[in-house]
Amino acid sequence: MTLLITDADFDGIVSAMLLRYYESSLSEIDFTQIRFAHPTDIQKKCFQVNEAFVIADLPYLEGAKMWFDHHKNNFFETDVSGRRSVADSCASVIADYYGIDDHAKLISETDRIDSGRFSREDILNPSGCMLLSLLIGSDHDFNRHVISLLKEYDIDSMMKDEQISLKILDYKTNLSAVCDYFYRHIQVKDNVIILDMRDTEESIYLDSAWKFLHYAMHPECNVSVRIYHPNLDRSKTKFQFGCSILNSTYTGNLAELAGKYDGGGHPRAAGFTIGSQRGCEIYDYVIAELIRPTTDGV
Ligand SMILES: [Mn+2]
Repeated sequence: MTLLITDADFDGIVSAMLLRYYESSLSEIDFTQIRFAHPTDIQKKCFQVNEAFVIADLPYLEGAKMWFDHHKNNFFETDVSGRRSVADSCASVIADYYGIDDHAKLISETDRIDSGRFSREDILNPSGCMLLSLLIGSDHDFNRHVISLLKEYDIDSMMKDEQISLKILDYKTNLSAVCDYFYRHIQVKDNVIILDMRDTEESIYLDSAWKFLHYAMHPECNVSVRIYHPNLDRSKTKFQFGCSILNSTYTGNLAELAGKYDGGGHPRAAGFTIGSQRGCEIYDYVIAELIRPTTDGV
């Protein structure tokens, strides 16, 4: 039995669709055989992998038979089949590998979304692939549903699909409440957006649908930190860093900062989890580390 592990984001979904339909060893799988992971799950080795696995848009796990990726940081010398090459999306690496020339529009939209080439308007008033990408996330059954529709439907007709329409309705209903919450919980210090959610239990504010919203609210800032309790007993605190997709002037290395506290990630997106008491102690230091000169000297 072949299994596919892919990133739980739009690029991961499009990659999964392409592999499901164009990689012969995956053509028979049903959609429950598609699993979703975040890069950090792979780094923490949360998955047991064997030669039945195909990995897309994620770091390699020892034993998998095929691997497709576009993140340079993940690459290493290996003869595992598949392809690793620097590109805007994993979907475009896969399309290249199989010589797929259908879906050109979908792949160029995936390139744009995965490399964060969008405007403030795209975030505040999303439509088409951009809107669809904001609905992809922790609801894995929904992700699988989207994969199954992507091959046949064009984006405009997909938006009329019942499950997708319901998600869009949900998204639009929640948007104003989330904006209101963000306005009350964001503090701006120089170039840094601090979104401190430690007083909040609902996880809705952490949903990937809102992952760019704070950048659109403060386009003058170039980096953000979201601070929250990842578990209900509040014993731990997570610091999640990201560079703004609307302002690319931040020059620091976020993975290095996270690494000081046993965290990880990429230079432009990283995080760590720490005991809550210790989290309070290091708070000022961490924020001060994010306040730094930008490329234009501001
Ligand atoms: Mn990707």
